[in-house]
Amino acid sequence: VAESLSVEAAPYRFSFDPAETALVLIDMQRDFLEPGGFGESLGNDVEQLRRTIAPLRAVLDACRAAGMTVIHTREGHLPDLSDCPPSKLLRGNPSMRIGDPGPKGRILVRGEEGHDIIEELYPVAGEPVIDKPGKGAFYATGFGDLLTARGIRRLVVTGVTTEVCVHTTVREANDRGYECLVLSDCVGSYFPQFQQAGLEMVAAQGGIFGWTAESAAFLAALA
Ligand code: TIU
Repeated sequence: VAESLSVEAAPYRFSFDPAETALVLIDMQRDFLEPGGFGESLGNDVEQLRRTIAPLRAVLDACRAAGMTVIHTREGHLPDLSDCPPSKLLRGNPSMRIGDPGPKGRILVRGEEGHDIIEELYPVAGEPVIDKPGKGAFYATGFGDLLTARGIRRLVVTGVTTEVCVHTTVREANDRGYECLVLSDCVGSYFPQFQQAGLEMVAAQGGIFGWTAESAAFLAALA
């Protein structure tokens, strides 16, 4: 039996074997974190998300040093938008739509500058990047097969936004039997009230979707 580490978490301690655990960075893309992208086109203030970058960088460094599996995701679409449902394209009557030209290239289109991951958290060689058309990391991607192939059973979940892509991914993972720890200062929402409620929803009811912890507690367990 592999050695287990333990994190001070809500609703109770989270135990994990680093060899069977992946750090997942969800959609830390310019289109969500920098001006002129998809997030801002939906009417959001991107500054709300930027406080996640520094703590997430420390977690990323620690997980890399520990030899853990690190997986990045990006939300986006093919240049011909054939993988973008019309409902998503038209929702909310946005000022700029997916595929429209923005200051960092076509909004949320794969291969464009705005679609890529921010420099501070850029993947290094060997770290898989999952391109996903939806909010959840499992839908229409190879994420599930990748986790199976690597023998991953637990996910340490980070990224943006808390109540959208982080929650959708945690819920998808939960139904597939994965144990999820969400790092509260490494996930961000454009809405403070959704940040708080989103975190509480994970750990309520005895951990209905998983656990939450501060990154400092996770780092202490890994040290
Ligand atoms: N709009 C919003 O809060 N989020 C998204 O559209 N995608 C992700 O959360 N990545």
